[in-house]
Amino acid sequence: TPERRKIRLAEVQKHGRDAETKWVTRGARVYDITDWIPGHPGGEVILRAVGGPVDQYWSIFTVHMKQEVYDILESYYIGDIDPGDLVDGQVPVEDLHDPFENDPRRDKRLHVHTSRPCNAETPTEGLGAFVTPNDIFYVRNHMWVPSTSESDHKIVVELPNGEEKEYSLKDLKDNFESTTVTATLQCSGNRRKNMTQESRSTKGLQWNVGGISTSEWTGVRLRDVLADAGFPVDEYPDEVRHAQFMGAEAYGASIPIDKAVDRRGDVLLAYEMNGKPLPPDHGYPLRVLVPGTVAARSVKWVNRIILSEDESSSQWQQRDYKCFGPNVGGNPDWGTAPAIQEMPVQSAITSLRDLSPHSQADRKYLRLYGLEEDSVAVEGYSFSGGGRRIVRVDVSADNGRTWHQAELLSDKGKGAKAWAWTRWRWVVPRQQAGRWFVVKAVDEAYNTQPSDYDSNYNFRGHLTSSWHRVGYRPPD
Ligand code: MTE
Ligand code: MO
Repeated sequence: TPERRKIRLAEVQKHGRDAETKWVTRGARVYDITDWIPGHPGGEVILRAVGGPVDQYWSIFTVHMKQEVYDILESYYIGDIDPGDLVDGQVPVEDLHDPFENDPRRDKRLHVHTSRPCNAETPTEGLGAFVTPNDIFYVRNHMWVPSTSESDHKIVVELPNGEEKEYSLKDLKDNFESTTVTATLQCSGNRRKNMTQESRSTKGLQWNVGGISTSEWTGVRLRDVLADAGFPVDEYPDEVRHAQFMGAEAYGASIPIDKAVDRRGDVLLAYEMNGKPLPPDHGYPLRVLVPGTVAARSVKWVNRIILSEDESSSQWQQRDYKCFGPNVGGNPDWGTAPAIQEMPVQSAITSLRDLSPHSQADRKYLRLYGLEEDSVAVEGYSFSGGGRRIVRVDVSADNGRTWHQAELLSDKGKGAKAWAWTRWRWVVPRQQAGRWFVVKAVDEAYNTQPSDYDSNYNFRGHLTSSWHRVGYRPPD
């Protein structure tokens, strides 16, 4: 066998993202993956690893940990790391790049599902407010928080004819009118845990009712920026069908062009949340905000917009965020289902509280509802996709045998449509309280929620919107 080529780590480092040929190492082996990059299914994210080891990335993106991927990599093998550069046969720790080095510290009140990447729910206290405080707004990161700055950040608009126009954040702030919109973002996996518990196992983060939050977003209208870039926003050719968005860390997604340029669609390039610069986890310094649409399309750290005949080619557009029938599992024919955009009507109970006339504070509260006896206060949110208003919330204290209408709180949001959730409240004498409280909402199109979970089951647990049920035990 021919002598294997010995390669110094310093030489590997020269083959990073700006080099003509791009190398990675895995274990003690070196690969020239230049020719693999254009066809890499995960897209350009792999550029983050070039010039060093892929090992720590592949342990995040576990789809790589299988023989067929190792085999592809092997076909690009060019040599071994010089043993003099290894410690115990491994690349020394100080030469490993921590993908999460830029991630911020997070509020302890968030309910963390995973920390690297960060996925964390809004706690109950945040779900009770109309506008969620920034530091307890739920976080859904597929990867790390990229290193960005307001002064360097640029966004490129690529028109259908390939022409490009670039804007700095200052360009956006100086040259366009700013707008504020109150909008709820909801992950399509919100309440997935309820589906798992009431039907059967689902694949994905097991969010309870806190994969949803509301903010006042300030930014410029995407419509205005596209018009400025030279796109005829009122009379565009039929072939232009999608606006694709790319995030600085390699996430990507798209929305239909009609939504992107709709005068009443309120799609923003947002730079503020509740009057403060976007926090790092929520897209600092710039994100797309697509009100009324599944949050997966509100791309954070956005740096490129592409107007195209096609949807985004990302896995989050082509595969992950899609729903199939209850019978479909494992590895479906992804192309047969549309990407989730607008979401169905949703509601959840976020708090159940006993009220007693013996407590002074409770007594005042009970009086507002004409009650003088031990009671239960039930609160929660309701929300629908596409800016459809919530018109009614039905609540039951006996597992859905009898129903009442909850009081809808009249919070006023900004924007052309009902982009924000509607909070609701119900106070019921404890005498009427059975073992299960249930809620369901109705939107302005008279859409309502399915009663059971089996009929709505899908193996990824997306769009869980069956009646939310919470157990009740009276105090002794
Ligand atoms: N944008 C980027 N660049 N990277 C991401 O991982 N996650 C998406 C969306 N935009 C994501 C992204 C998903 S699935 C959701 S639910 C929302 O961001 C979450 O937004 P938040 O973290 O501000 O709550
Ligand atoms: Mo999401």
